[in-house]
Amino acid sequence: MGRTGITLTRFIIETRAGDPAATGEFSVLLAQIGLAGKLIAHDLRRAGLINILGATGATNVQGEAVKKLDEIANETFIKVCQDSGLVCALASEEMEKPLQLPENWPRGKYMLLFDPLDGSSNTDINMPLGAIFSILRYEGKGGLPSAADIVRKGTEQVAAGYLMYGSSTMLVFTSGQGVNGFTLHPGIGEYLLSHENIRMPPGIGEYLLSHENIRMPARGKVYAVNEGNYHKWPAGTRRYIDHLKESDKATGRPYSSRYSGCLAADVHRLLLGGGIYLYPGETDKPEGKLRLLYEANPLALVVEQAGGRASTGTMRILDVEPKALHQRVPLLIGSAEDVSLAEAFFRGER
Ligand code: FBP
Repeated sequence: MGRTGITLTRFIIETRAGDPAATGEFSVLLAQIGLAGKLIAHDLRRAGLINILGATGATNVQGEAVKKLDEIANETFIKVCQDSGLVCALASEEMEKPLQLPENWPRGKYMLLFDPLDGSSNTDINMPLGAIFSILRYEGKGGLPSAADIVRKGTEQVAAGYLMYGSSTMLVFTSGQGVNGFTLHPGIGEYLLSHENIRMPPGIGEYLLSHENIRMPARGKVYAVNEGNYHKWPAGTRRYIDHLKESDKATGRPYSSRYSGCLAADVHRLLLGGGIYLYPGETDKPEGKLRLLYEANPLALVVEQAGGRASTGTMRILDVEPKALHQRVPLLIGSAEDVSLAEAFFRGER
């Protein structure tokens, strides 16, 4: 092993992640997503100093007030991925329709769906933020994909992941062969899976692993949900949350409540420590809040690849047949045993 440590690019090339007949395009696209993460992290670190906090005054297709950082993150992803010449369509939470590339623009076979800044309610209060992405391959013959071509089942994703802007910036992804988490080394600007022999402080072992081949515990001790919506939930949902709060040593209850306001950050916690995140349907809004194609599907692929599960409460998220780009879906995601128990309550079996 050389002295440079395992960088994101080296990892992808060495593991030929994503495509046995690798052309290198996938690794470049993922590196571009990593670059978008570096640029956005750089802005976030200075946000309070360069007047990019607050709202733009506009409202997006979700009916939400657009934050300046939402716009900056969206434009950064578009610019960096469009410039790669590897994508033929881009769709995001901030754009009503997929971005059609100009006819003569260099393009490739990948379609990218993304939530450019996840946890928007955290932007102005220095709380964790993220970005979530889903990568599909366009199988069409020539021409540009239509809007319908990009609305695909989660099982068709070739790769998915998220960026997390917390105390450190991380890129966590899967391309169907397990889940790996890379930490951005702020000093050298590289995403590293491992940190070999590079000026290790005395006493630190030779080998520091970021998050290689993440395996999610089958069961956890934390739950993440906005309990402010408790009275809007169907009875099964309320009984499940009540169940988690009852005291019973044998089943590790009560669980601790941990809700950060950022889906990517909450799922990251569950990947490493187990537990469950819920954004369930409500009696008058059974589809819930979160978006299927660029929030639920990508995180479902990551979590399943780490041994966890993702459900609507009654079916596997990745099997949901999508009908619209910004379609919403109830989401239960986390440790396999926790999600299965939640489903039993949602189905009225408990
Ligand atoms: P954004 O992508 O617009 O941020 O919406 C998603 C999200 O912010 C999740 O990150 C978070 O878990 C959830 O919505 C918070 O919603 P609520 O404020 O209703 O609890």
